[in-house]
Amino acid sequence: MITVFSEDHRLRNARTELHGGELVSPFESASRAEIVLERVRAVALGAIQAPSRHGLAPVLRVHDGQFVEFLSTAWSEWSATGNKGEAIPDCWPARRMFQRRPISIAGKLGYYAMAGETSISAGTWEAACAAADVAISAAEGVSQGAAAAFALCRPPGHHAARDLYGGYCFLNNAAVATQFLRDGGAGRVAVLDVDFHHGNGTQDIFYDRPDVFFASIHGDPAEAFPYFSGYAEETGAAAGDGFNLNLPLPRGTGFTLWRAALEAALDRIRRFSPDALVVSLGADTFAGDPISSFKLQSADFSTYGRLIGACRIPTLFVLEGGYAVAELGINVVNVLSGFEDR
Ligand code: OKP
Ligand code: ZN
Repeated sequence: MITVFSEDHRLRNARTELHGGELVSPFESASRAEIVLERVRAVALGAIQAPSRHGLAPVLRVHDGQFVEFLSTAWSEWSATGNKGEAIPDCWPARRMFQRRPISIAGKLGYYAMAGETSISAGTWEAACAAADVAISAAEGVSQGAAAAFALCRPPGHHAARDLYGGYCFLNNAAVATQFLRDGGAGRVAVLDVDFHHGNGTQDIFYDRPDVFFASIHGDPAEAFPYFSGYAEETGAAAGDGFNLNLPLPRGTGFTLWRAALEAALDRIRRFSPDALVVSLGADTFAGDPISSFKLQSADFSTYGRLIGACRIPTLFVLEGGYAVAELGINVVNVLSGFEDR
């Protein structure tokens, strides 16, 4: 399968992440994309292509206009205000507070953030746009009849909602690509999110729609980020009721239990009979991941790639998380090779 990759991911090079009460070097680092690309080359998965530029129109099909405007100007507004560090929110519209968009940059950060660990830095917006273009360009391949394509996106996207950023995500690459596939003629698209963390942003974007089925396997929100989204009772709203499937699993989950959840998700996806499948591919389910608590081994990634491939649905893989950098290339590409082996 082809891989779409942009060097511009390097423009996302924040120095700080709020972690354990300290500002540390971000887990979501540029080395992640490089090691995945290196492995794509090593196994000769297929051609590696640069994305084409699509501008903001496909982004604005799933994101709020004022939110996009905020992201595009956040760093210049923050740095022009004389702040010494990177842009981090410190005040949120919590319960019983008034949900009105403030004018000042410090206020807007809290208004648009779903979490506080993710700093906005110089180049963040440009990298986020490049990642969206990577996802769209790979989706074009699937639209044009490819059996599969791999969008090697960085920064990731699945925590970014219609008007929220955070959890290392700014624009929801998988959701932008999903809508692009719909607009290109796919009547129904399924999204399968196998990242350790619940894809709250993707769920949010498609929650009231019956044309996009969203399924996610993730750490139980009672004990795992993003804490306030991902419960099994979140099944969709209005016309979208019944088109959202959350499969939360306990900390320490190994491949036997995880695989059973995957088979349940794939059953539902097959019954939905989609024209295309978008896989939010996070490899932070790996036993060695530093911020997650599932126990998958590298060989398990091949096994589950094969199970996804056996569905015989045109499939777009979009890279999300995975922070055990040394093994990230092997784990991610094992899924893709497993898919092709089907
Ligand atoms: C993004 B993706 C470590 C926990 C930070 C944010 C996790 C974001 C994961 N301090 N919480 O889903 O892999
Ligand atoms: Zn994750």
